[in-house]
Amino acid sequence: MTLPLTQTGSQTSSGIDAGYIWFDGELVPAAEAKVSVLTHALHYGTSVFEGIRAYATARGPAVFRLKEHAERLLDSAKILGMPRTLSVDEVSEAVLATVRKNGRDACYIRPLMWYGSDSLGVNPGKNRVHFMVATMPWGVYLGEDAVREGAKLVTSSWRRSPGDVLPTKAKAGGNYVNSVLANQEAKDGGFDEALLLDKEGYVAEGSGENIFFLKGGTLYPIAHSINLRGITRDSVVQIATWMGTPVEPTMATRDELYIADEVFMVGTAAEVTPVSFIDRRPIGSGEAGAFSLKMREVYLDAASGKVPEFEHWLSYINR
Ligand code: PPE
Repeated sequence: MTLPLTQTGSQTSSGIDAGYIWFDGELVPAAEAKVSVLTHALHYGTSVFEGIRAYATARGPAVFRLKEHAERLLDSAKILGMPRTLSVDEVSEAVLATVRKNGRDACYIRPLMWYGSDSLGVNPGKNRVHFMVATMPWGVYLGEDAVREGAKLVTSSWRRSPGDVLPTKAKAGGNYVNSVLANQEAKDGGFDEALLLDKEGYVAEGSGENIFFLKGGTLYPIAHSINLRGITRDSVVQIATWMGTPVEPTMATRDELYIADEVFMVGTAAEVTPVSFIDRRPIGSGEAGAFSLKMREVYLDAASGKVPEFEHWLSYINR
């Protein structure tokens, strides 16, 4: 039997333009950052990761909210019971060094910590913890169309896991099977993204985004204890407060989103993405909302160092 080329070709080739990768303390060409097929994390999803962005600014590239991301990575590791091998400062320095080495003005940054290949079996006991940081170009997450016209969401048939099934506060590899299934189902159905509910039917989050809605001039961030503690969500709440918009975190059912004036999604990859339809119902006029677009603009300005109030969120590469 002949296998398709993708399975017989070089097992280490990647379609991702990652340049140099930080790999256990060294910067190595991406093709040399290899792991064993017996890696514990590959078999059981025992990894924790972050998604961070660096933006072009007048003072060169800057990493957005680096400290918060480094802290959350170590919190995720703590939740999984991984031995602590690095400090927040060491994680941050590795991120800065990787961005610096690759020389891009802007990029997406993916730090990952995982159990290695010292032993298999569910118990990770003997495995060493590894750490890598990759950077890569990553444009508009849900596409330019989704930003211009608003994204079309569909309620997923997959529910978000309750906190006693999976540790939803950890950004752990294994948790993301839920996001993969939901996102795939949405895309296969012709939608841009999935809206995930909890077991009781309350809105949780998108497959990779937190959700906000606007009603009568008040901004409502979806507050649910099973959601990832989103860093973009925190940035947007702070920006809205600074802009003078009342903010009231709330739980919501899906129909409350149907009748909102505006809905938008936020995340490091998605930044701020307006939502125009949910379950084929128009949100407001069925276009990207004015507040959502304004928030996207101010968020990107803040991330690019154009809003002095929020410049403390940036870590400049060239110090
Ligand atoms: N919820 C989930 C489930 C999630 O994955 C993300 C980030 C967020 C909320 C927003 O969190 P924050 O980035 O701190 O604002 N999703 C990351 C992964 C995306 C991917 O496709 O991979 C991201 O945006 O980097």
